Amino acid sequence: MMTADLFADDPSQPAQLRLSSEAVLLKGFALPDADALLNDIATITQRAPFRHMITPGGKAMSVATTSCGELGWVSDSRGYRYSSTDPQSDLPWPAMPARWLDLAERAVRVSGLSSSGAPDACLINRYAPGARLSLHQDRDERDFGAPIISISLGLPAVFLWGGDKRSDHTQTIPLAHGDVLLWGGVDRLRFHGVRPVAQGALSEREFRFNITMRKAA
Ligand code: MD3
Ligand code: FE
Repeated sequence: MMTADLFADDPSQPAQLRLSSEAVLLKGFALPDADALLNDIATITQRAPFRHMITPGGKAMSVATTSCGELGWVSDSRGYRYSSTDPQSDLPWPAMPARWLDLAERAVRVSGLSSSGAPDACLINRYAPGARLSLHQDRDERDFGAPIISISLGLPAVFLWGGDKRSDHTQTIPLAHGDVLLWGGVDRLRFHGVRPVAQGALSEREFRFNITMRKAA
């Protein structure tokens, strides 16, 4: 069951939807920062360009990915892991912008979720129309005590939200530009994915971007 808390005392605050006991959707929470966040992505990807990672099974992902922060997420024939350097350049990943850490801290505070500390790793995903993310769990992080904070920008998408088993029923959750999703605790290991992103009705937006900040170490 989804419950809406409309911040009755402050109508300027966007809706907060509790998807589950430790998963919260903050509709439009990042809207005031959206343009700056997109500019930050453009700066980061000058040094660490988007790439289609190859899964351990040998297939290129339809989603293009890069990272910032102390640790970035990489994939090769050895599997998925976090690395302090970008294997394409052997340079450290670009720093996580202060604006992103500030947004993460504010989102965690508003959500009321408990956290063992600030994120040290951030994946940035780019979805062209048609790109999708199949059902998976995020379990390469060493610290499950901090929630993952995810920011959606650009084209809308349908998020698939499952259970603890791949075969569990999935709910569909629409995600729009500026939405922030947080999940931790008992919801941290749920299977999840993204349906193929649809072409924008207007040609103003080419991509969907998703910023996911995690505490990996
Ligand atoms: C995980 N990204 O980078 S984030 C990923 O929109 C990833 O690009 C997706 O999955 C994206 O690993 C989704 C949002 C999300 C929301 C709820 C979850 C991830 C979740 C619930 C449990 C576990
Ligand atoms: Fe994930």
